Amino acid sequence: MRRGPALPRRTLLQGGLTLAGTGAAAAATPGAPLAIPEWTREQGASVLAAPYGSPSPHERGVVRRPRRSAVFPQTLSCNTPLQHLHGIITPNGLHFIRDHAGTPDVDPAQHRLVVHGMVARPLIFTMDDLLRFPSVSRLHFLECAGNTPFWRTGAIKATWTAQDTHGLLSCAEWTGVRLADVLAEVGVQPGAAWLLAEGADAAALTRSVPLEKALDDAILAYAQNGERLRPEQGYPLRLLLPGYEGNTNIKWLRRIKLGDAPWETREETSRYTELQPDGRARQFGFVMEVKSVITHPSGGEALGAGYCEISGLAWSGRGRIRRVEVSTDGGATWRDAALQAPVLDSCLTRFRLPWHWQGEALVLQSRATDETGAVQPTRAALVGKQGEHAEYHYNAIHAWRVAADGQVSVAL
Ligand SMILES: Nc1nc2c(c(=O)[nH]1)N[C@H]1C(S)=C(S)[C@@H](COP(=O)(O)O)O[C@H]1N2
Ligand SMILES: [Mo]
Repeated sequence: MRRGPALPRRTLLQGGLTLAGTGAAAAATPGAPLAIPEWTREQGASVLAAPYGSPSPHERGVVRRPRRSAVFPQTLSCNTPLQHLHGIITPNGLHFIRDHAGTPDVDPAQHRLVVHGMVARPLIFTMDDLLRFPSVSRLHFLECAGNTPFWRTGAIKATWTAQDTHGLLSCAEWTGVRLADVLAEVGVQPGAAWLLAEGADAAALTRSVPLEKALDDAILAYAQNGERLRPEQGYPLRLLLPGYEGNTNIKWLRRIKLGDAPWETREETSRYTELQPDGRARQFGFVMEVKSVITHPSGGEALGAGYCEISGLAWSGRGRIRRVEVSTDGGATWRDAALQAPVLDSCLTRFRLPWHWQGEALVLQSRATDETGAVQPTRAALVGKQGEHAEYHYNAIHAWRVAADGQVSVAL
């Protein structure tokens, strides 16, 4: 694994960092005992008041940001506040949400999964049935194919934060049953090559998935970061297809049908296809390609001169991240960032690079390479190849502009 240069410790607290903040603790002078704040003088609150905990009220600004459709108010997207998160895990209350018909309230006791079509024994499973299967837990990112709407420059706002530009992206430890184990139970008929997965929401969202993927690493997930799925993530059961575009990860999963060809559903004909420069549409471009974004510093932040750790996230649906390079001069030169372990297949990888900002205007960029050798393209190369009518799978190198006054904004 590559490591960045060692941290110059002596200069760490000079210039940019402030030793004491404002408030009760600020009264102390170095060497003298700290003042005793009010929260040390009294018993704290009882945990019984809130048997299910929530973040400190001081963190109330760290929330998802909704984007509603004017036409269908329930068709909601909520972006993860990537700029406020640490490490690689997205807390469940901050996982991005993309619902085509709102979040249904599914009763797990009544919910059923039917597996039928080209199988030896069609079966209906209850949640209890599925919980009796051997379980697996894996860390994987989930990204909406429509994340980072940068194909056409017109709609892009310089004031966007990382939440706006890349927030249809989250990462969790998913626990569930291997789809391969469930398919072994029903018995796959010879000639079956695809499956149809259908959700129990009002959109009844349906996608065709190659059987090869289903047998490889697909999970029927019922838990997320240690607890049962959140309703917004598909409670009580969702399909989890590591590295595949978000849309194929069917939530509130109620039906799997095996067949010998894809079904050509709405979501794979009118939507989620890639319009090519020659006017033809490419279907079934499932895999999310190598991508990265610097989350600190990022859009909307104001930098102070001095030490600043550049930190961000890199991911690829084709495997592990092998390398992340960072440029602080608009792409003229690049330095390797350190990759924080664990570095996992189809999972977010945290990268870091120690840096000193001297107060000059500049452009920050990150460029990821995955284990297949695929390198994140420049915007010019990507748009040049895909044309300006593309809608999904934007994975170009992202740039943040740092102004001389420290304000960070989107650079194009
Ligand atoms: N049943 C159903 N599954 C669904 C959706 C939906 O609206 N209904 N949205 C899809 C889309 S477009 C994405 S990007 C992911 C989002 O998953 P999340 O809301 O858990 O982040 O779920 C997919 N699965
Ligand atoms: Mo999506």
